[in-house]
Parts: sequence; C-alpha cells; structure tokens
Amino acid sequence: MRKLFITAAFISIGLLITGTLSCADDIASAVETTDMQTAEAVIETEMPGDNLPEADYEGYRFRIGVDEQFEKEVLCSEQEGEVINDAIYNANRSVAERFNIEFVPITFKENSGVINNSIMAGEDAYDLATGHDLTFAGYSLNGAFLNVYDMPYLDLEQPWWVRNTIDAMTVSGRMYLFSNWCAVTGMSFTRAIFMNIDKMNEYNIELPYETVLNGEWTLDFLTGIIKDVYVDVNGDNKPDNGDFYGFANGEYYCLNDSCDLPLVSKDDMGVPYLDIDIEKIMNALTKLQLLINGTPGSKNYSTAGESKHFTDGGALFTYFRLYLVTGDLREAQFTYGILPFPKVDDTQTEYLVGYTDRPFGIPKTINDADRTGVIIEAMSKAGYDIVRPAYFEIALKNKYTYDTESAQMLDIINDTRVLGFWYLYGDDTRDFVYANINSLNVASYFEKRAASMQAHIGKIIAAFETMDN
Ligand SMILES: [Ca+2]
Repeated sequence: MRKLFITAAFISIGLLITGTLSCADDIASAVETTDMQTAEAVIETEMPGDNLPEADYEGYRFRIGVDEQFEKEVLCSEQEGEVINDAIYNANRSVAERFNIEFVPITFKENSGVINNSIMAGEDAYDLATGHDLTFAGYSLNGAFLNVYDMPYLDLEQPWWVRNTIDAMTVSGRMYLFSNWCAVTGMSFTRAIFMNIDKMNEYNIELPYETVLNGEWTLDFLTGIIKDVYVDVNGDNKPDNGDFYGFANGEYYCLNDSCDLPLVSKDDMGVPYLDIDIEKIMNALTKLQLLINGTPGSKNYSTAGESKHFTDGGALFTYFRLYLVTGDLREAQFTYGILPFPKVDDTQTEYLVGYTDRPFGIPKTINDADRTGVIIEAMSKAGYDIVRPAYFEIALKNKYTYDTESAQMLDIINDTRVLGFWYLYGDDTRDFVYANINSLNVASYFEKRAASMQAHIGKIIAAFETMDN
C-alpha cells in the first residue's frame, strides 16, 4: 500500500504547489515539509531503490528503435512545459547522467520491418526496440530478441515491472517482449472505467470508491447502478447520442483480459495450454452483455470514437483508454473519477485491468548485455518514479477538484494491469468478446476454433522452447 499513499499525498500537495515536481526526491522532500492533513496518510515516502552498480559508460550512445508515432512516449529531448513530456525528459536525463550515456532515438515507420530486418541481418544497430504489439510478437517468434530472463540486472520483482504482464508473457520460463515503465504508452493504453461525478451526485448515487477498496466492485454492482439511468434529453422518443445514459461503451479491446478470460492456463512447468471454460466465459459474457447492451441505461456506441458523447456529459460511466484524460476529458465540464474494471463476480480474487502496449524487445545483436540490462532497469525505475506520478497528476487534474480516492484507484489500476498473452500471440480469437457479446454463441464459436487455436499455441510454445537466444 506504500505506493498508494505516496500518490495520494503527491496529488494533495499539488494543490498548494505550483509548477511541476521534477523528480522523486522533490516529492519526498515536499511531503516531509508539509504539515497538512494528508501528511498523516503518508506511511512511507521513500521510493524503492534498485540494485544497479555504479557505472560510467563514457558517453555511450544508447540507441532505441522506436515507431515514429510513439517516440515521445519513450524519449523526450527537451522540456516543453508540458507535464508528461517534461517528466519523460527528466526520467531520461536522470538515467543518462547517472550512467554517462546519451539516448539516441532511431525512428521508423510502423510495420516497415526495419527492426526485424536489421537484427536478422546481424547488424548491431539498436540497443533496444519498441513497436507495434502484434508486429513485435511476430519478430519475437522469428528469434529477433533476447530472453528477458537472461538479461543481467533486471529485477522483475520491482514495482516498475508489471506483475500480471510478466506472468502472462512468460512461456516455458521465457519472455521475449517486455512492457513496463520504460515508456508511458502502456499506462496510457490501459482500459479503465470513467465516472461523471457531478451526475453521480445529481442522482444521489454513492461514489463506489469504498466498494472498490472492499473488493466488491463487480459487473453486477455496476449494472445495478446504471440499469435504469436513461433520459431522453433531446425529447425525440428514441435512444440516441443526444440522450443521457448510465453506461456508454464502444470499446471492446482488453475486455477478455479484464474479465479474466485469457483462454490459456499454464501447467506446473509454465507451459501454456488452451483453457476454454465455456461456463466461465458464458458467466462473464452474460454479465457484460447486460451492462453494455442489455438495460435501458446501456448505450452501445457504434465506434469507440463516439466516446466524446461521454466527455460531453452524456453518461454516468464509460470504459475507455486512460489517455482520455490527456485528450477530450481535459475539456470536460464536469468532475470525473477513474475506477478499475470491475471483477466479473465475487469469485474473482483480484481486479484485472487489461491494457495494450508498444512492447519492448532486446535485440539479440547487442554486444554488451550488462550495459543494456543496467540501462533498461534504470529507465524502468525512472519511469516509475518520475513519469508515473506525473501521469497520475494529469489523470486526476479535474476541473474542480483533486480527490485522493481517484489516486488510490489509479494505484490499484497500475498494480493489477495485464497485457494479454492471447492478445499478442493469438490469432482471430483475439476479438472473441466482441464477436460473441450479443449472440452469446460461445460454445459453437470455440467448437469451430479449438483445434486451430490448439495448433497455434503449440507453434508458439515450440518457437519459444527452441530459440537459442
Ligand atoms: Ca433521444
């Protein structure tokens, strides 16, 4: 719970301090010097340390291959007075100064193949690479990347690594892509529940923060809140985007992971196997269908792009990527809150918050694994220490208020995130929630596909187990 309280305190003191807190030390010292009421909530202000050696890499140019669209989510070369940009700049700078390196972005166009081609040609052109998730999954199966577990100095138990994602991405004890705080993209692509607090107050509905903290935030609970919330605002006697709803949604990505339906399990040796539990899937999809499309309070957007209806104040809740907070929600005329995705039901042991990312791979052509390991670990820690609080500050920067409960929610979201194995390495079943949400023909859907899914997963296991890097 330590991280949770650091965030809460940071956000609260943000009310009193103008400007951007630039690093973890500033946060700690600011907390120490304030005697406001939040101080008592601060159990511990110290960020966890790393176990990296002192090293001087003599100005080494650490080259990161990065999709041109995402360069500034990894590397920022100058301060621009924008909170997240400047936090990434500060995180980069702290690592560069600590180890005497220079970060060099080498950009490429999405899916241009240059990373894979360069590595497979044996060129040592990149120290690290990040790109499109499915494309990079393909490169990893080609043998382009090193096994993350073989890298020195990476401490996967540290909080800047994403616990559920490591579990999901590890096959037979190997992992060829990683996703963590080296970049802000994973957090920004995290799917969360957004709540219009003004409207919740107007409807006299208790904000469900305590419910979340008690572990009782479930699909049924959310559906119970939203099912009868509908107003034909534009008075045309039909439900449309001119009206107000309880829950509005047009996003289906990650719902399978958020609903604990990874479709694979692992045996005692960590080898995945296809695990299609029709009863479990039907239980989740039935509840999801009711929420999304089954009550008067449900609004089903035809595309995720219609989410502006929510940011214009058209619903109590929506489900979307966290980057809504740096986009349309900045202009929202209401106070919003952020919540983790609900548990399917009370048999689910913890919240699961699905996300997508531009994962990283470590080219097998690198010539100094120690140095690469040190820099990756340091970048991950710097992202966690510096970029994470900055992102949370932006996420919580409501028009009218900061609330500490939302900070707690973001910590829960961060700690329970999962990048789905089947999403990255799967085939057409990636979209099975969307494909079945209305028909609920789950049994026949998987009956048709089980054999090919089994064969596919067998190929992935074979690729992982036979790679010599
Ligand atoms: Ca209407």
